[in-house]
Amino acid sequence: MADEEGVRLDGEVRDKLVRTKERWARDGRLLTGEAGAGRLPPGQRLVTDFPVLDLGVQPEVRPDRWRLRLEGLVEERQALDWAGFMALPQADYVNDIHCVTAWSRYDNRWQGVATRTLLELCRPRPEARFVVFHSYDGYTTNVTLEAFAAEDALVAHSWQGQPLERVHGGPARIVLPRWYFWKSAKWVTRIEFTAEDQPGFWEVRGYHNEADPWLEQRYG
Ligand SMILES: Nc1nc2c(c(=O)[nH]1)N[C@H]1C(S)=C(S)[C@@H](COP(=O)(O)O)O[C@H]1N2
Ligand SMILES: [Mo]
Repeated sequence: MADEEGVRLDGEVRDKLVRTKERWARDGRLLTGEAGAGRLPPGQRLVTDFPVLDLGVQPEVRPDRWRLRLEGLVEERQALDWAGFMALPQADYVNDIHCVTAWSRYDNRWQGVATRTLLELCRPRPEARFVVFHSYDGYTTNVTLEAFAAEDALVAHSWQGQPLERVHGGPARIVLPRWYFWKSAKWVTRIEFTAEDQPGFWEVRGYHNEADPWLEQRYG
């Protein structure tokens, strides 16, 4: 894709980070097997700041170049520009973040477009059972169509009432609160509907394919 060109996912710093996380996955780091307490899933600790985690490439996407494409097994392909995206019905959700690196953050207010609204626009074909997110930094991650269609899932452009900062995936990111945060692709530009599951960046490097924090699906 033209929009994703020029992004290099290699480089020494990133390789080191990836190797570390692959080792954690092999070692089962942070797995507790505990039950979790109330609102906090097992093995998580609460933070009040908002940590930044990514591959070290934080693309700056000018709004006039930004696109959100809905494609693959859909009846109506879409290439939304910023104005078209912002003109869609707006969702306003509050939920908790659970990151696989063991921090959780409560009460994050997200504004954006519900994934259900996007589904009405593009109308996936019956064969579509999975979704792959593609981001401007080259990151990918995969979920089932059912997980994508959850009632609390959205493509968010704002956090706590302010435009989403670039470090957190602005102009817009996926937010899937029911799963560890690596499923919530930052700087998303393409949502692809597929018949077969396509494991994403971390999923092929030892992370769990599903990522349910309540089941501690950290590595798989
Ligand atoms: N495009 C993109 N999205 C991404 C990532 C990334 O490297 N690139 N990292 C994932 C991981 S591992 C986590 S924990 C969250 C971190 O989001 P945050 O930086 O807003 O806390 O983004 C997820 N989405
Ligand atoms: Mo993460």
